[in-house]
This record gives sequence, C-alpha cells and structure tokens, in this order.
Amino acid sequence: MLCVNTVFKKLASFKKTVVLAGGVGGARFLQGLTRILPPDRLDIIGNVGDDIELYGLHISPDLDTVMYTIAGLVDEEKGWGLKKDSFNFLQMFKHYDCRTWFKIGDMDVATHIFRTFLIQKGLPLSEVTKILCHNLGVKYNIIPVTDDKVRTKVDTKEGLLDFQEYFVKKKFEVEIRKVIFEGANDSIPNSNALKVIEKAQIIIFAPSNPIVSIGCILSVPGIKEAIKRSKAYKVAISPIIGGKAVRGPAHKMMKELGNESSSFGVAAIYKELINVMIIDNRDVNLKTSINDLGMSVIVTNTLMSNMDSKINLARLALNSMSDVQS
Ligand code: FO1
Repeated sequence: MLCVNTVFKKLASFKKTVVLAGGVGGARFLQGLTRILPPDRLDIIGNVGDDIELYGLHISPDLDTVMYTIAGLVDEEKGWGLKKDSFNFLQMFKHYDCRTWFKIGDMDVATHIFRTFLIQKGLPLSEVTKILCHNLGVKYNIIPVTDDKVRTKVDTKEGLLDFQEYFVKKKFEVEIRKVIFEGANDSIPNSNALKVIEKAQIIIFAPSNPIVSIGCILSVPGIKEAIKRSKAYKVAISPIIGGKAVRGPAHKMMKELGNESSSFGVAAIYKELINVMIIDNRDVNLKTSINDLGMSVIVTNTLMSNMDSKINLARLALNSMSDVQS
C-alpha cells in the first residue's frame, strides 16, 4: 500500500502547470496530461475568440471541447461535440430558415442554454465555466482568458467573416488577408489567468492553432507580458507536421498571412515567449534553424493517435525542462 508521505512527495514533484489551449488539438493533448497531473497541479487557459452567438445562445466551442474531452464525453471521432448526440432540433430550425451549418447537437444544446441562462443572470463566463465543469465532474480549472467579449474575425476577399463562418461554413477554403481579435484591445484578462501564470513552474503552449487559438489568448492585454515575466519554463508543441496542420487550417492561415507554414514558422511566432519547442520526427531537418531562434528543440512523435501517444507527449512536455537542461 502507498503511504501518505509517498503520495505527498509524488504530488510535490509535479510542477505547477499552466496550459494555453484552443480546441481539438489542445483538448487531445490535455487528455494525456490529465492522466498524469492531478487537478491542483494543472490550470488551463482557454480561447474565447471562437465563441459565437446563435439563436440567442452563447456558444463557447473551444471551452466546451476541452471540458467535454476531459469529462470523457466528447465525440472522439469529430473531436468536438458530445458522443452519441443527434441533430434533430436543427431539422426543425430549417423550417424557420435559421442557420443550420453550425451543427449543434440535441444534447450539446443543453450546455449552451444553461450557459446563456447563467450569463443572463449576470454571472461572468469564468464562473459559468466553473459551474458547467463542476456539474460534468471536471475538477480541472478551465479559465476563459477573459470574461469580456473577444471575437476572432477573418478578413477575406469575401469580406470580414466570423471565425466559425470561415471555419465551418466556408471550410477555410477562402483566402485570408488578416486576422482580427475584435474587442481584444479593450478586454481585461481574467485575474485568475494572470495569477496562475505568475505561479506556474511550467507553461505549455498546446498543439493548437498558433494564429487563432493561442493567438487570441495572447491578444488579451497583459497575458503576453505575464508569460514573459513569469519565471516558469515555457514549452510549445507544434501543431504542424511536415508543413501541414494535423487538423484544421493552421498551415493555410500561416502561409496566407506570410508566415512559413512549418514548425519553424510556429517557433518564430512564439519567439521570445518560449524556451523549448517540441517538433515531430518528420521535421528534424528544422531543428538547427529553430535553435537559431534562441530556443531548445525536442524532436519526437507529436501525432496523438491514441491514448499512449497523448500521455507520452504530455510526459515529454512536462519533463522537457530536465531533458533539455541535462
Ligand atoms: N466544427 C465543425 O467543423 N462543424 C460544426 O458544425 C461544428 C459545430 C460545433 C458545435 C459546438 C461546438 O462546441 C463545436 C463545434 N465545432 C464544429 C467545432 C468548432 O467549430 C471548432 O473545432 C473550433 O472552434 C476550432 O477550434
């Protein structure tokens, strides 16, 4: 039997960890990390730029993706939404000529109704997220980067699009010219987010889209500065393998915005914010050029195809501090 002292020693050996996370990539990484770290050692700062208001409902896709994934409720195949959900209410909406390209499930809609109900009662998004998590048995602290309204917009040849319009409706086929985080300049960072960044021993940039997901988090005034000020060890995992995003438009967006669409391009975006970049084996040829940006590089398998690979990547990120220093 494990004695209490051993348990305490083991817990103390875990670093106070903060993860900046977007949607599916971030959630999959967190699936591994939450198998290693107990809730009091891990805080998650989430993206709110993908949020959308539909039929009067406040929908927070990235916060929900992380929450459902940690709760074990996510539709693993899609990476978002609830497993075994159905889409019947959307069929009825078609009669009213409502927008139905954003596929909200019959069970998922309960989360959006309850979130909207609590927000209308006057609770900030961070408190609402805590309540949702508590009710779904998620003990990890998911902190929306801000309680204020920040919305990611994409400037395209077809005009300014809401992020979900670009991502889901247009299937990110339209070329982009600029990304705007509307409302970010006037937003106030969540005080809890600043607190956990300050106290962190390790800050992990999850393998999420660096332009829109992590980019939105970093666009909130004070967050980037807090990360720079923090004495934590900072490590990022590239969501790009062999020049292509594992899923989603990260590589396409980077290219269209004039960044190199590779792990080097991701490292260049995070330059001056991180100490270590974790890249895939297939990108080993980029190691020296990333080193030249002033950071260490770890080369490994970053494709999270099953639980073992998620846990291995999470463990490597946590151990990167000692791995790089030794
Ligand atoms: N992604 C899609 O590709 N199509 C959808 O219809 C869709 C609906 C949706 C509903 C609720 C939710 O929480 C997420 C949903 N997502 C959908 C995922 C979401 O658009 C993206 O994964 C993120 O915003 C990008 O990080």
